[in-house]
Amino acid sequence: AFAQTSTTAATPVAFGDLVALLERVFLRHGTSERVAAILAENCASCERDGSTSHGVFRIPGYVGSLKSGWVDGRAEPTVEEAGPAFLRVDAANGFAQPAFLAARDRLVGMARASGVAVMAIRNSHHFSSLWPDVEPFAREGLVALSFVNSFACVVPPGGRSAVYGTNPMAFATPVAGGDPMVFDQAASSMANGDVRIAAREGHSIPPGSGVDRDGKPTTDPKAVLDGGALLPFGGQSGVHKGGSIAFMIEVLAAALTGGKFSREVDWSAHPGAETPCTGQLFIVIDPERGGTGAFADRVAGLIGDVKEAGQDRMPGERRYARRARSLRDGIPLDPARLAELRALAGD
Ligand code: NDP
Ligand code: PYC
Repeated sequence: AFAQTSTTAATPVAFGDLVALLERVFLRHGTSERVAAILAENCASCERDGSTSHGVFRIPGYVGSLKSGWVDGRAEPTVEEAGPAFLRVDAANGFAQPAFLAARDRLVGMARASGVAVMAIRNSHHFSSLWPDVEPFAREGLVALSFVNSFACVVPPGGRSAVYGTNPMAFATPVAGGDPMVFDQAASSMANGDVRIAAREGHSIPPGSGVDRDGKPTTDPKAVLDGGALLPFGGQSGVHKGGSIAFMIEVLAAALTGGKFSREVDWSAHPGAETPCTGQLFIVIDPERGGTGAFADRVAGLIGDVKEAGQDRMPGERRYARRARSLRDGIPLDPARLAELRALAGD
């Protein structure tokens, strides 16, 4: 695992240099060139945008999964048409993003032809944020939703054992005259990655986030990770709402795709593995089929109303600001972490 965050000043790294470094890490640990290029770009993008729970922090986990033989870094996905607007993709125990990108153009073509299209991916390892998957659709004028389930680490409301994964969902829509509005959020009180970062850095987690191994509320991230669990999002008055979203995501990302439920992920024979092998669903819609002729303008107007009402920012705006800063000044990386990445790359 990575060392503690050092107090030394961060080293700025250009986006392209980080992509190249991560690509070398993936290649050195057995992926194909195509998979290395896709995962490196994806992970560097997370770091660039400040999605740190799924940035370079995740590299040892990717490497652990590859080294243990849990994931196939050279998998060749297969794509079949289940209908005129329904693609089924078998990731063949490979990473989700290469499987998704193998059929993405067909999905866009189907959405443009039919107004809506679905892609159901199974046997796929998703270990990243979802926004990189959906944001580009909105830049092409499409509305996109995606759902992924992960591994059992979230108890249902009132429950005693973990059934759900942290189960993220993401939504992206075009906005006239601006960047797409994208939200990307776990169905749990926090992402497992953030709990691990809190444990590593010695911080507590907010009250109401999780329970220990006896089911008692705790703010100790280590207790959550050591036999405890997270709670669905929603807080004291609405944890059942997060529980229903987590349930829906198990249904859409696993039951519907043929992927494993979070509870069925069993990597016990692969010590070091960290990437859950489950499923992912995409729903892509051509908003022009709504017939208003003014979809993106209406969305922009709604955002204006939301801000005028007092919300200081929309989801995605923090990322876009961070992206601009990273592209201008370099991505700030802890020097110790950068050294570890270089060692993993064999530099
Ligand atoms: P956050 O709670 O950090 O953010 C969720 C969303 O809310 C983001 O779109 C964020 O936008 C937005 N947001 C946050 N604060 C505000 C605010 N004050 N006002 C308006 N919008 C706000 O995300 P999570 O911790 O739930 O998830 C983190 C990441 O972990 C996600 O990228 C998710 O995909 C990933 N994840 C992946 C899993 C997997 O299995 N692959 C499992 C679980 C999580 P912004 O980004 O601009 O701040
Ligand atoms: O942060 O919860 C998480 C997570 C699970 C799988 C990948 N990320």
